[in-house]
Amino acid sequence: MTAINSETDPVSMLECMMLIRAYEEQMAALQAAGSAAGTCTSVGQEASAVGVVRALGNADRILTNHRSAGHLLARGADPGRLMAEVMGRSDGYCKGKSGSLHISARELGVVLTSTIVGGELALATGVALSMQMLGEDGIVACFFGDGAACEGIFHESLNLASVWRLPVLYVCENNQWQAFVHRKETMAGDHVSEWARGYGIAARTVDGNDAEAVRIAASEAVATIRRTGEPFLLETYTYRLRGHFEPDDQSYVDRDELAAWRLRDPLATLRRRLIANGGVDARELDRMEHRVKETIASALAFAQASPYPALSELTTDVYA
Ligand SMILES: Cc1ncc(C[n+]2csc(CCOP(=O)(O)OP(=O)(O)O)c2C)c(N)n1
Ligand SMILES: [Mg+2]
Repeated sequence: MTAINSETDPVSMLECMMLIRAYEEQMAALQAAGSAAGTCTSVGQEASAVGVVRALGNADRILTNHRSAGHLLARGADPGRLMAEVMGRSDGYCKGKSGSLHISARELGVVLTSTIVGGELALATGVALSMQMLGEDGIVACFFGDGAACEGIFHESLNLASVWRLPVLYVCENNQWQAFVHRKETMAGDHVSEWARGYGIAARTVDGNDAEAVRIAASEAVATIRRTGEPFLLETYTYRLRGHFEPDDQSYVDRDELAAWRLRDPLATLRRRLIANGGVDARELDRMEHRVKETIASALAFAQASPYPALSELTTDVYA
C-alpha cells in the first residue's frame, strides 16, 4: 500500500524534486529509444508540484492534468508502479489501462488525471460538491494549465464553486506554454489569478520555481479554504523547460527566453539556498541525487519485469 507523503522540510522537498526530474528524464529517454509511450514531462515545474502537494492533508483529493507525474510522485506514488502504468503493465496503478493520461490512485486520493484540457476543472468542482453533500472532510486540489484557464470551462467552474461555496484549491501552473503556442498569443494579461477575483474568489500568484515559497503560499491557501469553506486560486508562475511532449525539439521556443528560465531552475535554486544557509553539505546532496537515480533504475527494472495484462483483463474495471 502506497503511503501519502506529507514531509515539508526543504531537504525532503528537494529530494522529491530530484526524484521527479530523474523520473521525467528517464521517461523521455525511454521515449526517445522507442520503448515507452510519449509523455508530457513536468521538467522545470517540480517546485510547483512538491510545494502544493506537500501542503495538503491525507483526506484531501487531487485532480490533475496531462502533466501529472510530479503531482503523483510528490504525493508519495511509487515510481515503479507509475512507470509500469505508463508502459501498460499489470503492476501499474490502473493495471496498465490508463497510461500517463488517465491515471488515478485511490490510496493517494488522486481521483483522476484528465487529458481533456480543462476537464479537470469541472470534475474537481463536482468532486468538491459531492464531498460537501456527503459531509466528508478534506478539500480538493485541482491542477491545470494556463491553456485550460483560457477555456470557457474554467470560468463556468469558478463561477459555480463561488456560488456554491465549494472547498477547491484551483492551482494554475502557468508555465508560459499551451502545447506549441506561447501563452502571450492567447491570453489577455499575464496572470490567471486576476481573473478569479471577478468571481469573488481569493487568489494569489507565487514564484512557481521556489518550492518553499509555493509551499508557504499553498499552506496559507489550504488554511483559508478550511476556515471559510470557500474556493481559492493559487497561480504558480513557472516555465516548461522541455517540450510539450516527448520527443519535441523545441525549435519554436525563443532561445533567450529558455536560457533565462534555465538560470532559474527550481532544483538548482533550492540546492544553492540549502547550501548557503549552511544546513546541508553539497556532498550530502550529491549522495542524495545518486540515491534518487538508483531508485529510478530499480523502478525501471520493476516496470520492465511487470507482465502485460492478460487478455481477460480487457473487460474488467471498465464501463461496457
Ligand atoms: C479540450 C482539448 N483541447 C486540446 C487538447 C490538446 N492539448 C493537449 S495539452 C494542450 C496544451 C494545454 O496547455 P496548458 O493547459 O497550458 O497545459 P500545459 O501543457 O502547459 O501543462 C493541448 C492544446 C486537449 N487534450 N484537450
Ligand atoms: Mg501551459
